[in-house]
Amino acid sequence: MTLATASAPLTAADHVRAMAEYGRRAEARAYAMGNRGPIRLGADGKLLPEILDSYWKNGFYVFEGVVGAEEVQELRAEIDAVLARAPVAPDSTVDRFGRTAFGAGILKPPYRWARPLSDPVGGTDLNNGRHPAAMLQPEPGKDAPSWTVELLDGNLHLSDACLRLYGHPGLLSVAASILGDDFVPYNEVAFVKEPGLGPSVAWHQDGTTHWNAPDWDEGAHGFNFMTQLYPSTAANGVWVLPGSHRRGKADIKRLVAEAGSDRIEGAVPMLCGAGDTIVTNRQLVHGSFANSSPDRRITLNEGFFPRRRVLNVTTRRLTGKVETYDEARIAERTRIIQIAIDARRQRFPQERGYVYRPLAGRENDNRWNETTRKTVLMNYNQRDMFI
Ligand SMILES: O=C(O)CCC(=O)C(=O)O
Repeated sequence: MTLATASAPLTAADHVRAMAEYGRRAEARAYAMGNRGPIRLGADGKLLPEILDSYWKNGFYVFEGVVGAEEVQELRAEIDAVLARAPVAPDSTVDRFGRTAFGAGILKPPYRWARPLSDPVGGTDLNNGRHPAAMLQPEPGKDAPSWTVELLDGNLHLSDACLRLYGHPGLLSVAASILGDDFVPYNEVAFVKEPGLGPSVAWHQDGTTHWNAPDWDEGAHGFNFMTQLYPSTAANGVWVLPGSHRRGKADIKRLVAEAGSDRIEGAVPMLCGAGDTIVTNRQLVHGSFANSSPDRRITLNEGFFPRRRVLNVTTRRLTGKVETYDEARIAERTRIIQIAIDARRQRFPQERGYVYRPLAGRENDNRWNETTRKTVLMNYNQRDMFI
């Protein structure tokens, strides 16, 4: 199928067709992997070994039914409220109702923008060249806006519902099972893929620091939780190359060249419903396509690292800034986990709260209230870490 030529650009309808064909071939393989089901813990409070084995073999696992319907509604409503208050364009100070846009006092811009259905980074040197091959960029519809919000940065100070999700005892138990009880946070962002607008995130591997370490292993760069507020489909979801997290740095340019398109062979979509959470190894080759489908996706990412891969590590961030993560930096950033656990306790008092070992006994220093909102949570993402 010839998709586009210089004189005939790719239409969204062509893109839908190409994605449907690619998705059909991969969906059955994705379901056959058997790496999905509820969070199941043993008597030791850790994930059952067969679930862990499946995660380490494939590089991802779909936890079903993590977030109940009421909590999903709260999350959707708060994310919608943040999106409704976005500036009308990247350089504007007012939202679409003419009000001052959201973000007063927030140091890192909460909104990241892209052109509808574009590929902002693929095949460029941006992000240290982490996305070496460009994705297909179908033409948006005639009534499409000039810009679409593709990402929210710093979920936990943008939304109390996201903060409460961060304290989820099941998810934190999964984090401890994979990384050890002293796991440390990385960042929290929301990927926004509006129907007919959402841009692609070109194929990449997230890790940047430990690829050549003598003790490199399949878990060296941690993982992301991806909680879905709407179903994640072959057309709007993130695709991965299963097992690639165990094989070191991938030659993505070659994979794309071999496929003869951006639809690399052997990849599968991470399919799931609203309220499910996917755990995804950051070393997996993964990416998502322009969302030419009619279905919205909003994914809440929460990333975690093994402590020994961060403590006293000096590294270069995607922005080029060089940083060292000492004990004090890690201690300050991990407080947010404890505050989130307390925020969740206040909203769901009947739930058995998670005990985060590094801060056990320090609960009273890390309560969730209007004071800690201002003194600890506001601009907490200035201390995000990145490896
Ligand atoms: O959600 C997406 O579309 C992309 C996610 C991703 O690339 C990431 O979390 O690293």
